[in-house]
Amino acid sequence: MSRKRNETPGLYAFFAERPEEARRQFFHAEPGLSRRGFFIGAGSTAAGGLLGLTIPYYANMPRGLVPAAFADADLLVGKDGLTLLNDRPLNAETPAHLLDDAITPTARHFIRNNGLPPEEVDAGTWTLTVDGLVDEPVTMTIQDLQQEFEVVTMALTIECGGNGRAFFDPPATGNQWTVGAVACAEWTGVRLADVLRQAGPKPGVVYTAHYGADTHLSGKPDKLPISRGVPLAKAMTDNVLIAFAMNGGPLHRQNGAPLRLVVPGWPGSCSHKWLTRIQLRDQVHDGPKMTGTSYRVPRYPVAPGDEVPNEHFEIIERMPVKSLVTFPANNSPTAREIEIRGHAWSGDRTVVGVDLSMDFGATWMAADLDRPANSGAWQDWRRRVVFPEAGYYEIWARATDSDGEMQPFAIDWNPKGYLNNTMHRVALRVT
Ligand SMILES: Nc1nc2c(c(=O)[nH]1)N[C@H]1C(S)=C(S)[C@@H](COP(=O)(O)O)O[C@H]1N2
Ligand SMILES: [Mo]
Repeated sequence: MSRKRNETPGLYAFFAERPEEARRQFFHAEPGLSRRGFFIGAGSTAAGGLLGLTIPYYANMPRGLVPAAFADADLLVGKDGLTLLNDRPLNAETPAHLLDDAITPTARHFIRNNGLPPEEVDAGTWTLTVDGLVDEPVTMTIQDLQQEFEVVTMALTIECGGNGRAFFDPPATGNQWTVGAVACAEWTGVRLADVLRQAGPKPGVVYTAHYGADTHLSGKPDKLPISRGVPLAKAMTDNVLIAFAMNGGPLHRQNGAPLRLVVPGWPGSCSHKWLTRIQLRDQVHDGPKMTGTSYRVPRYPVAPGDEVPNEHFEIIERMPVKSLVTFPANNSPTAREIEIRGHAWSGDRTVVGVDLSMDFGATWMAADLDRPANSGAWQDWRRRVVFPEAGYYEIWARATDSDGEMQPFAIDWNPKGYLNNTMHRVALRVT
């Protein structure tokens, strides 16, 4: 893996790539030697106690093992049970069985950062600017938003475009999300459409551009970690929110506090966090992560290694039909008769059926499926099943949406490992 010289690697990457150097810095560091950003930050609390200590069983430590004393320092405060995929930028997914609730608790909402969140935020003085091709450019506080526009609360699904990347073969580079880069929290905010309507899009506006207060990993102030946008028509959909509350409380610091966009059903990258500015444009946005292979896929199936010209990529819009088994947990021992349950969703559409198989896809049983709480929410489903005898089983879940699109068993590979909506498989040991 190549990395630009000015980018500090994360703790995990550092231990994996240069284990001896990592240990030297963490355990035998002379003062003044450890100038790594994360060493000062993540290490400051834990490192104090360990610096200068020897490790009696040093010889047994697997190469690349991140000492537990450092691994979670400060990173996942206020989160519960998430799996850390990377610490710089911070990326953490939720194990499927912790997504069992209809509304994902704040502590279990996954985190996908491209850069570094703002250090300190003040909801009282935070402002959002709407400008570009509008009649009335405006800058508003969160209180202004609350006073001037209707405040709504909706359950909205956010799924990262790279959710499921870990299952591509050959592997696609990027965070190796398995199934847990998805959540459906209850968001409170104002409709983006109402705010844009008041600003007055000028004729010819086709796209939005989103800006936030997070900073680039390089530390360069003029470099943005990410700036994406959506077509104006999508921005005007009434389930797209500028949200200032999450599950009735403040947004979690890592989920965009104090203000973020929530664009349900489209790649999570459209849901800009730490939102400070929305600009309207007369052309498709070209900010960081809008171009090249970022959140774009070839228009046709390609084989791993194929050269695909840039102009044959297209921007990912809606996320495809998908489902998740949230009970029982993968690999758990279970009784002969149990209830299987989970969620299903399909960007901009409704799920009309979820089928389960316990016999490796030979036969399917329809689950009982709820309507979405509102448009943009995932749908709960459940089904009682009786296993014929004790042994190893897999539950496969397959959703079908209102356009007749059904989850596949396998999908075409693509260069960045996006849009993997293959069936979720859960292993069960029936006793
Ligand atoms: N400002 C900003 N917004 C952002 C990102 C980011 O790195 N910076 N990541 C995006 C991506 S790729 C995803 S999938 C979602 C994830 O939202 P979450 O971290 O609240 O789960 O936030 C999006 N919004
Ligand atoms: Mo994402």
